[in-house]
Amino acid sequence: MKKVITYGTFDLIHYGHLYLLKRARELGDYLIVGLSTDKFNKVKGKTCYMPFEKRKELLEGIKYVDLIIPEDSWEQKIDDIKNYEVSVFVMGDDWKNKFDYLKEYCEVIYLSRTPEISTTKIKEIIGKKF
Ligand code: C2G
Repeated sequence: MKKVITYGTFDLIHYGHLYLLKRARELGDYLIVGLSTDKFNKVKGKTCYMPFEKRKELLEGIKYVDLIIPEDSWEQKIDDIKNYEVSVFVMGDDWKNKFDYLKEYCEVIYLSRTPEISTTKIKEIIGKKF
C-alpha cells in the first residue's frame, strides 16, 4: 500500500484544501493528514476560527482522507514517515523546497496551490459582512 502524507491547519476548510487533498490521495492508495493542533498553531503564529476537534471532524468527512494524526511539532515528520511507512510527502508549493530534507526518507512533492482562495480571504469576507 502506497501511503501519502501531508500536513496543515485546514481552518475554515475550502476547495483549495480539498483540491490539495484530492491530488495528494491520487499519488498513492492511502492519505494521512497531520492536522496542526491548536497548540502547534500558536507556534506557527496562526489563529484559528475552528478548534482542532472541529477541523478534524470536517477532514474526517472528506473521502480522500484515510487517517488524521495530530501535528504538534515541526520535528515530527521524519518519525511519522518512518512509523507509518510513508512513500510520498506532499505539500502545496507555498512550501516549495522547505521540506526537501525529507527526500532522504521518501518522495517529496509540492503541488500547486489554488490561487484564488485562502482562509485569510474567507476571514476578510466574514469580517466584512457579518
Ligand atoms: N492549500 C492550497 N491552496 C490554497 C490553500 C491551501 O493548495 N488556496 C494547501 C497548502 O499549500 C497546504 C494545505 O493546503 O499544503 C494546508 O494549508 P494550511 O492549512 O494553510 O497549512 P499550513 O498552515 O501551511 O501548514 O508542517 C506543515 C504545516 O502544518 C503546513
